[in-house]
Amino acid sequence: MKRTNRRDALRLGAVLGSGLAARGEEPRSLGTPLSAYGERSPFVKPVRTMRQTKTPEAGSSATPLADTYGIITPSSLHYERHHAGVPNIDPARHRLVIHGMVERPLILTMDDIRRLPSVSRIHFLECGGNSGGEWQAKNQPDVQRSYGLASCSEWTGVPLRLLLEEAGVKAGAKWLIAEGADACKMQRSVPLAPELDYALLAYGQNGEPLRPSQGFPLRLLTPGWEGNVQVKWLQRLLVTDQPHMTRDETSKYSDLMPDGKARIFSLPLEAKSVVTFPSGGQTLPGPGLYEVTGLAWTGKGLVTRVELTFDGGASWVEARMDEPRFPRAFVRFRMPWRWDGKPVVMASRATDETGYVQPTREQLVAARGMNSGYHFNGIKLWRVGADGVVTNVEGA
Ligand SMILES: Nc1nc2c(c(=O)[nH]1)N[C@H]1C(S)=C(S)[C@@H](COP(=O)(O)O)O[C@H]1N2
Ligand SMILES: [Mo]
Repeated sequence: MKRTNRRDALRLGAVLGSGLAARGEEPRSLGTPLSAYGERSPFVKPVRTMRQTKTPEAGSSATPLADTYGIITPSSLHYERHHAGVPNIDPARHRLVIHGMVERPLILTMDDIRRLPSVSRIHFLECGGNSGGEWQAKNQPDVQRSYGLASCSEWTGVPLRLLLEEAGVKAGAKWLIAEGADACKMQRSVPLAPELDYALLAYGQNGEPLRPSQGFPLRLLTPGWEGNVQVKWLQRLLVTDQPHMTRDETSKYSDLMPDGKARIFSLPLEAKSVVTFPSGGQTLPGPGLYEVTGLAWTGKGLVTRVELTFDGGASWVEARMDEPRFPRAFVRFRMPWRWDGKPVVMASRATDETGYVQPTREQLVAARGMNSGYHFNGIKLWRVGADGVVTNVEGA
């Protein structure tokens, strides 16, 4: 009885009926045998979209955010950003060197590192350039291409602090220079800030070793900071008293302000969110019940609230967030929504534990101008047309 009522309330009766009829036609022959390493169903198609460049080794690929559930990104769909391709590293030959302003320089093998006390934590990773096209309102057609340089995994590794204490950081040291073992030996200067208490030397991702794309066998993970500092294929940490002003922290990943000065080392990513359903490129088949859903995150701790607007930002209603929520991790939000078939402009807005509220694009542009392609966290509006087609709201 209760069940019937619920079915009536969701108006799914016709759908369930036809589904049961289809089930009866299933073949009863044996299925495929066991497999040593799993693969997804051939019916499941979402893949990473790749930004086409002349040198594919120096490109990026984006997570299909609208096609992932919950907060964990499958490792095979984690976004990729490589400046010189993915090196093929034999973990038995890999070394991590910690030197510079330390009492006891260290050379560690992967076996040494894996013997140390470790932790597993869920954290998002986002490129500082994610959704950078929104500054110019050069909107990509879908959420994957505009927001897909962000993913979330369970990472396992050794707290960075543990190894810095082991090496004995000398008084006056203020920076780490982290270096990768890829062809460009990517380097970033990392401030010895309190946030490094959360930092890991990560070797695990979603229950298995890091994928080569994510830095196998070892990467620096500085949760909440822009992706670029989270150096993959980590082979060296030089402890110094000043930053090295490397390519990726001066000409790249810095924000040129309207007065001609650049914001540099703006590492913590601020509260951000995006509706993934409905989102650009999708079509609602008709009026009726839907679940609006999406992802929110902040580099500054916990997301404490996500609100939704269905009238272009005039009014906001609170969405439900999945629990548990983790600091510096994706948060999944949801809200049942009955679409009446009229055009709607919708968006999400995240608030973090510091009280910071995700700004509008206009507020960001007023504060920082439009020279930068980095660190965009403005509210993202989608329009649902009367035909159900979901598109970008230009310039909004
Ligand atoms: N050694 C090295 N580390 C690197 C990069 C790189 O090209 N080489 N790319 C950086 C950038 S710009 C980002 S956004 C993240 C991407 O991490 P992912 O490919 O695991 O998503 O790694 C960072 N670490
Ligand atoms: Mo990046």
